[in-house]
Amino acid sequence: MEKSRVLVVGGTGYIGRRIVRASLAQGHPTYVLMRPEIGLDIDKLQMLLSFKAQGARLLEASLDDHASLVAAVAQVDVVVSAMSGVHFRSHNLLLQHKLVEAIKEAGNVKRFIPSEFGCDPSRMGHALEPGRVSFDEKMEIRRAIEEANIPHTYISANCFAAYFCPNLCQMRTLLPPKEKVCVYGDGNVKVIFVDEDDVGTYTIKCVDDPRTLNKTIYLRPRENILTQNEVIMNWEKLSGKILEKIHIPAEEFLASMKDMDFASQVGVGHYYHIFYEGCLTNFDIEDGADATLLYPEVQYTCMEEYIKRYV
Ligand code: GO6
Repeated sequence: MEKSRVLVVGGTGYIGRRIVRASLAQGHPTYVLMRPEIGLDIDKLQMLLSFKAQGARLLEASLDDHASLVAAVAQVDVVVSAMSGVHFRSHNLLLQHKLVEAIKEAGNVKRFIPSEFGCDPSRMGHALEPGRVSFDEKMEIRRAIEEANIPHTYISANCFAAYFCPNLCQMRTLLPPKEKVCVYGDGNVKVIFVDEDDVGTYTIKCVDDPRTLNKTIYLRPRENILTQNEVIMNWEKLSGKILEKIHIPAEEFLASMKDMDFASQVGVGHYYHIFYEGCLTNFDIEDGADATLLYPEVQYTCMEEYIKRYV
């Protein structure tokens, strides 16, 4: 079978660049949207040029110019959106809506993967304010996709490794703690960590697969389903140093939200659902599949390996 043509929107971002690399590596004719809004962002521009040098085609279009977007989408079979939900949240919601509109009008797209890549938002109807906005907005985009009858796949990528694992699940740092570590409750809730390059690999694996059509695909690498205590133990073994554990009861953790800036409040809500409630692992997959079982040939990166670079 001919490999589908893949357009990545948000292709210079943290996950988008990995999706572009995976698309090239898996032999798809790869297109990356180049928006005039790039302005003077020289790093993004140079990344786009390096993708071009590796064989990607850059498509110039503005999300504010509907016709240009329809023309871009008309050239491909698959659209993957990896627009950041972290920066300029409401702005990107509008842009994703415009992308859905363009895909609807073009009418040729065989698969759309919207920007999700975290918890499954359909399971987060109970999420706390203000963090729930992430999930509500993703559900709003899902409704638009489904109302327009656009063939789609939703990717639940769980916890991006670099944000959640080497820091031993601590907030507001990306580095391992040196003396003490805050443990969420008893630290025994199962969480799922995924190497960011593997998010790209599995996402692209899904695009031509009939088994993933109109489904939610979860990334659940068996060896990366770990409790916080296990993550801490792995690091202690590697660093040869035992850390002091400070257990934080759920109520105390939630109360810590009130003196924080907005972004941190969002984070605390997400951490609560992940580390106390166990929202990534407290369910069996129903209308979907685990990508690691669909694609056993992918050699994913284990967290034990991943954290070695932080020693
Ligand atoms: C990641 C973060 C890390 C926040 C999800 C504050 C949506 C999801 C796993 O951008 O707010 O320190 O599922 O101080 O569905 C951020 C958010 C994590 C990363 C969570 C996220 C995960 C969003 C922090 C911090 C390391």
